[in-house]
Amino acid sequence: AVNDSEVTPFSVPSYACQRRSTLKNHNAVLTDSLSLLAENAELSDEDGRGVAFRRAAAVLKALPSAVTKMSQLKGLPCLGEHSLRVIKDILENGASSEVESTKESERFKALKVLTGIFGVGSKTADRWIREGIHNLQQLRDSGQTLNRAQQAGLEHYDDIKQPVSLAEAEAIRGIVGRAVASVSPEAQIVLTGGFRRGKLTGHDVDFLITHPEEGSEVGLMPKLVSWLESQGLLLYQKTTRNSYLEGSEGPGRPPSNIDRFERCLSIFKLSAGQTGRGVQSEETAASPSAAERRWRAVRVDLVVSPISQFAFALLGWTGSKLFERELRRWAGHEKGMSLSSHALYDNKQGRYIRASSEEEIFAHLGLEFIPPTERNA
Ligand code: DGT
Ligand code: MG
Repeated sequence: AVNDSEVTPFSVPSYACQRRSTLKNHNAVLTDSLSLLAENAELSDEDGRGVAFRRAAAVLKALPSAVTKMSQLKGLPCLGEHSLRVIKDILENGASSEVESTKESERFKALKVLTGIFGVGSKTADRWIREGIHNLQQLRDSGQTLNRAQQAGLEHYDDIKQPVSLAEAEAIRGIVGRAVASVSPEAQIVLTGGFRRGKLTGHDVDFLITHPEEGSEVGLMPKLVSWLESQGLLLYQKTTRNSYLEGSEGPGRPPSNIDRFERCLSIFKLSAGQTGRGVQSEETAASPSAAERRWRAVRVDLVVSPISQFAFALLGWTGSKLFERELRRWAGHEKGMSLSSHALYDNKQGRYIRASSEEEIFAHLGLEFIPPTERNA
């Protein structure tokens, strides 16, 4: 047996954007537990606690082997008292009592089910729970007024909770690619989100679209959506101006061409024939079987960016969510800069910094380039 003094402590830089996080995880039991507590905090509107658990999980994901002793964690960043207690419980007892009781709690289960409905956030779910609604049947029976997104979400619940496969993502890429080519032949499309990071499944499929000529992307989204609708490919769509991260842009930020940056949240109708391997939805009492329907609903996000912002949009929409958050924290705290999926702003110099590739953005931030497949923090 190895005694404590022979255990080499791990060493990890403190920001997730300074680390290479592949999909290989030697500490899945620990990180699943911390992620569940993070999820519970986020669903309870305790974002600070959520981020703390996410950061702790990300540090463990970055370790080169499994943690077996608490002494190995000495000196590691982002491991707070609470996370350490959870880890210790698991290492010593095989499970964390807090994680187990959270998992079994009626409130957590109800929050998971209700926020699993597309269009339902934690605030709405919380209100429903206080009104005694804990599951889909109770929601259907309650006569609650649902908006268009929530109606679609409830209708396609079983399909949407089913993970999207890489084959399905590629099939949708083919469809959206054809749609883009027919409305704007020069436009370019990239698969972003988890699939760009090398994941084999996802909860949705994310695309970023741009045009090599600045300004020619204007009006592209409505044309694209009309084309898709005319082909009967959309079960739901809502196009919005992107307002994510507003307020985190540089102070005194002039009104810019951000208004052109559009996002379409949609639910695709993917035919079985289009993936070549049939739909993977489970048969349920509420909806006809996949075999009878021969299609499934898939969540798809489309984003259009002007070419001048493309590198920032690509970096911002590739994720992971924690990696993005850590990049912005690094930019703000270590470099006095504000990073968004539109731009990089130098607060001291009071000016925007241009970049035409992700590599350039990392360089401006004084960070080693981390490729997409190593951004799985
Ligand atoms: P998934 O779909 O479960 O496999 O996971 P991801 O990593 O694809 O996550 P997703 O689809 O929620 O979002 C894709 C990336 O886009 C995410 O890593 C961070 C970024 N993102 C998500 N929502 C927004 C948003 O509203 N605005 C911006 N700028 N970025 C977002
Ligand atoms: Mg995604």
